[in-house]
Parts: sequence; C-alpha cells; structure tokens
Amino acid sequence: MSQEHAGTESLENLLHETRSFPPPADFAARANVTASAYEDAARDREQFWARQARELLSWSTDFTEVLDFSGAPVARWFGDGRLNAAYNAVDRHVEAGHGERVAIHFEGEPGDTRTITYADLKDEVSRAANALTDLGVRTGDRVAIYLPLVPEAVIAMLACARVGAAHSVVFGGFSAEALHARIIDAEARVVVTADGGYRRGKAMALKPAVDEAIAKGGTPVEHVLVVRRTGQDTAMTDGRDVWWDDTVATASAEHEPVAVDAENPLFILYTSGTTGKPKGIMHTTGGFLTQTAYTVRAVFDLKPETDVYWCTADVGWVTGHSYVTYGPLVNGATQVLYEGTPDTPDKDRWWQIVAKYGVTILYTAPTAIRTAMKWGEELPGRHDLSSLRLLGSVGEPINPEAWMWYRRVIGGDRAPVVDTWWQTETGAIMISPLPGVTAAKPGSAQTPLPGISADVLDEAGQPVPDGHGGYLVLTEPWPAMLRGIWGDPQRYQDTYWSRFPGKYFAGDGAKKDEDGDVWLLGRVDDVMNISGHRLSTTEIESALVSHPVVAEAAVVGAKDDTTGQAVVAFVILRAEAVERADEEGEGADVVAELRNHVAKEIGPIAKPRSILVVAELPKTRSGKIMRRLLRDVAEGRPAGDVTTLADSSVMEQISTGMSG
Ligand code: 6R9
Repeated sequence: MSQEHAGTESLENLLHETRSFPPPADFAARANVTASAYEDAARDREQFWARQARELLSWSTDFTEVLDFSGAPVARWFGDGRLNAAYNAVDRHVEAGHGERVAIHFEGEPGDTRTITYADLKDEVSRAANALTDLGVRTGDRVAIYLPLVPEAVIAMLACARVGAAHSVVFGGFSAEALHARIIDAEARVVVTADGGYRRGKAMALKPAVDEAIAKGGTPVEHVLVVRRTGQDTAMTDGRDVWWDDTVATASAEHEPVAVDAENPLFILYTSGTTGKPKGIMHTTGGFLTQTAYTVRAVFDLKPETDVYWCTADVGWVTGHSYVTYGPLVNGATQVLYEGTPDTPDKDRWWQIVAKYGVTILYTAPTAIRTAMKWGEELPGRHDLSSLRLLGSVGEPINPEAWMWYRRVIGGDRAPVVDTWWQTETGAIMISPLPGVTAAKPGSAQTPLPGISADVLDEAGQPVPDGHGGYLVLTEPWPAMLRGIWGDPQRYQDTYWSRFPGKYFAGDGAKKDEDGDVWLLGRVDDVMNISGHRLSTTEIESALVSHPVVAEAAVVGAKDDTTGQAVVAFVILRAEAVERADEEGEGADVVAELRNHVAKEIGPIAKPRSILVVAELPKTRSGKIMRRLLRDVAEGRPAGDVTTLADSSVMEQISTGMSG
C-alpha cells in the first residue's frame, strides 16, 4: 500500500487482501450444506433451528416451544424438551448399528495408543456414570475435571452428562490456586484427576495440585477419582480418594441415561486471562448440542462414515468441549485425540499423526500454524498429508500469510480453509465460511452461519457501512449461547448486554469489507491509538508475518509521551531466516528491514518504534498471545501475573532480551 493511505484509515491493510478461493467443484457437489441453508434460515430462523434440533438430536420428550427470550438476556431454547447428552453422543450410535465404528483413536505422547469404538465408549461412560453415582454425584450437582488430554477426560465429561450433573473442566496446566478458586465457585463435590500426564517427554504430576487445592480449605469436595496414567507415586487420602481402576473399571456397564430438561446445565467453563475473578460461563443441554452438532456438519462437512476428524484443542478450553467431546460424537464421528505437544519427540509429530490415521479434517489454532511455519515446511513435507480435505482455524485472527501457508503446505493447495469465529460464551461457531459454498478470503471469517445474526456497530451503536470498522455484536439469540455467568447474573448483564442494549457485545473489533464480509481485528482492548489513528494489532502483525523471514509476530501499543501510544513488535523468525542471519551476521538489518516493510505495507504511521526478535511469545494454554504481558515489557514494568501462561519462563527470556 502506498504512503497516501497512511493515516486516513489504517485498518485498510487487511481489506486489500484480494485473493479468494472458491470451493473445489467436487467438494461443493458433495457438501453437506449448500447455499439454500442461508435462505431456509432467513425465512424462519426459529424453525430452522427447531429442524436442526430434531434432525441432529434424539429427544426423549419432543419440544413444543423453540425460543423463549422473555427473560432476556437469558434465553431458553427447546425449553419443554427433554434429552440426555451422553445418550446423544454415544448410545444411539450403538443402537443404530455403529457400535464397531471407532470413536476415538487415542495417541499418547510416549507413543502408546488406544482404539475406542462407540460400543467401548458406551461401556466406559456407563461404568464411569455408575462410579460417580456411587461417589454421591446426583443430577444437578457439579463435578470438577482436572485431567490431561486422555480418553478419560472425554469419558468423565460424558459420565457427568449421563447422570445430569454439570462438569467444570479445569485445564490440566492450571495451578492449584486456579483449581481451588474454580472448585469453590462451582461448589464441586467430586474432582476427577490423574496421577499425571505426559508433556514434552516427561511425566508431569497432576494429583498433588488437587491435594494442594483441597488443603487450602473451603471446598465442598468429598471425593477425588484418580485415573492412573503415568504410574508415578501418588499420595491417596483414605476415605476421600479412589482410583479409577478400582471403581470405574469394576462398575457395571449398564446405566440408564438420565433424561434432563433442555435447559439443564451441561457445563460451566471458566474463562481465563482476564483481570478479576474468572467468569464461570454456563451452558445448557439442548441448544448447545444442537448448534455444536450442526456446525460440525455444516462447517467441517463431516461425513461420519468416511472422515477422520482431528481437533487439536485440549478439553480444558471451549474448543475441546464443543469440537472434541460433543459436536463430533453427537455426529458419530471418528476422531483422533493426541495427548502431548507438537514437538515431542520431534517437530513433525502432528504431521506424522495426520498420515498415520489418515486425518481428513484438521481443526487447529493460528498459533500452531505459525509455529509450524517457524519450524519450516520441510517437516510437514516429510509426510503424506493427502488425506486432508478440510482445514479449520480458531482462537485468534489468522494472518493472511499464515492462512495461505496452511492452505498450501498442509492442505496441498486443495483443501478449503475455514476461519471460524466464536467464543466460550457463544458455545459454537458463529461466523465462518461454509466450505462448499463460500469463496474463502485468507484472513476473514466472512459470514454469519445460517441462523446466526451478527453486525458491526460504531460507538453510537449504529451499524457501520461496508468498508468500515467497529464493534462486533450478535443481534439475535442463538441456540448455544451462554445462559449466564455462574452465580453472577448482574455481571452477565453488565459484561455483554449493556454496551449496546439488546445486543450481545462480543468484545472484538471487526470490519466489514466492500462485500459485507466480516474481518476480525482482535479484542477491542488490542486496538491501539497512535497519534489519534486507530491501528489494530492484528493488522500490523499480519504485515509483519507477510514478510518472508517472519513466522510469528505480536504487537502492542506502549505508552508514548508524544504519540500517545507507540507500536512495539515482538517477532519470531522462520527457521530458514535464523540460519541465514547466523551465517551472514544480518541480525540488525532484519529489524530495519521489518520496520520499513510495515511502513510500506500499511504506512509510516504503523512503523514499529521498536522490534524485538524473540524465540518464543507468551501464550495462554489455549494459544492466545498475552499482549498484556508484552505491554508490561514494552512499558518497562515487570511483567504482571504469568500464572495462565503455557510456559512461564518465556517472559524472563523476553525481559532479558529487552534490557540486554
Ligand atoms: C473459541 C475460542 C474467544 C476470543 C474471541 C476472539 C478470538 C476466536 C477467532 C478469534 C478472530 C477467529 N477468536 N476465534 N478472533 N478470528 N476465527 O477461541 O474461545 O477462548 O473464549 O476466545 O478469541 O477475540 O473473542 P475463547
């Protein structure tokens, strides 16, 4: 982009992305969902969702009422219907004759594997449901689940659902402190955990954190159910702690799933990384299952008989709830579950797994894609990835260059890429291309799904015209929407419904392009103001990543006496570039070149004041860059709370680099 554009509207860079990839003809011809879905839903949104609820789920009592929003902002969907989530995810597939179909191909980090069919899953979930019942869990209770990514995590979630108890999964990487707060807030009476799990080639203990959390006091925990995963020495408290092997494994495989009201809580999931007390996002049964099941069919085009699906998310965050445990299983999918990190034992582990199981649908996060870019395309190049027919992205805006790399290197320039926007709060995908319909634009989530209504508003709450940016809102209730914040209805109202009355405020900045397609620009607190010009972190990051030497970039606005804020960038170079720089001693030139590159791509206003080349970026376990910590570094403060980081040593390295 030329210099004249700088300063006028600096969000324009992303809008100059003109590449577009229509669905391959054979993909479109066989797609589960076609363009008529938009028309169907537009004709009668509620009837559209009612149809999905009946077609995709089995109800023990059919509903007569679709949406009741009279208690807004709390919605009721399919309110007088009754169903059981575990029955829908497991039993009915066995009853339909698919008991021998593989539900889960489990790959442990050390290389151990398990193949779990739907018939096996039915037995395991039933046993676990009986064991939970024996430990005193009743319909309406809450159970905390603190496990590594092993099949028992999925089994425990479904066992809770089977008895009508809500689960509260706490990511296995969170501290005893975080676990303690979440157990207390949800009043969980039972905790399901493991002795440990494997990460980066090591057995990491988990159970001691549970002991520590309970020892802090004030929890209502009566029992701890412990899965044996690593076999490490584990202290057990008599009368309180029991082994999964001694209870679940010996329990009866006969269990009658408890039919619950559609609005019975299915789970609570705490959102992390924000300031203040974590919010317990509450989801219920019928609407959540309807929309997660629908989106797996529509957005991932899942064909349960032939696809092998792999969502790389941990069950500790919402993507693992909606797109590991519920959405795929309700559809009767065969999926891969991988316990460990992508670089153990080697940096091609994921690609090896794709080839080994013949994965056809891969759903992952931009951070993983950019990491793979950093490691170099030689690694995926070692494996046959030709089984892949669809690629999905979630978690952050995906930079156009990362999107292009994903499509070309992983998808063989053949597989459609779907960039899916949604949140813990929305429960399921909201804005995404439909792979058999939409001509995909690299970096844009594009279109609200059939039955979903979104808009971009200006400060005054007016919809912005095409070509302009503002705040993303959802304008109509949707089936998988959160039903509130656990124990804090006022906070629910204040956080989401007061900025633009009657509309759900997502907290994301977004722009509509000339076609009306939506481009996500990051959280609104990531929008910077440089000399009065609005610049999005995403836009500058995308400009940096579009330079061939850059694998990943994080940009923050640091306080600046003259310009208000100044752009500070942290970049990770691609492996190929690091080698070259080492050989030719080009380090300092890279920084100068990148500053100029941003100026050329966006305009001089966006030129970073400083660029720091780093080896890693601070990320949450779910892969979101914690810009708050980078801002601390950029403004010369000691970094704040690092407890939710995937790797807490990253900040030390970065701070040292900044002062050195
Ligand atoms: C599913 C999940 C939600 C926030 C959301 C937004 C960001 C997620 C995105 C995306 C741009 C996408 N986000 N998907 N931004 N494009 N495709 O990530 O839930 O952990 O609650 O995060 O993530 O900022 O508001 P959650």
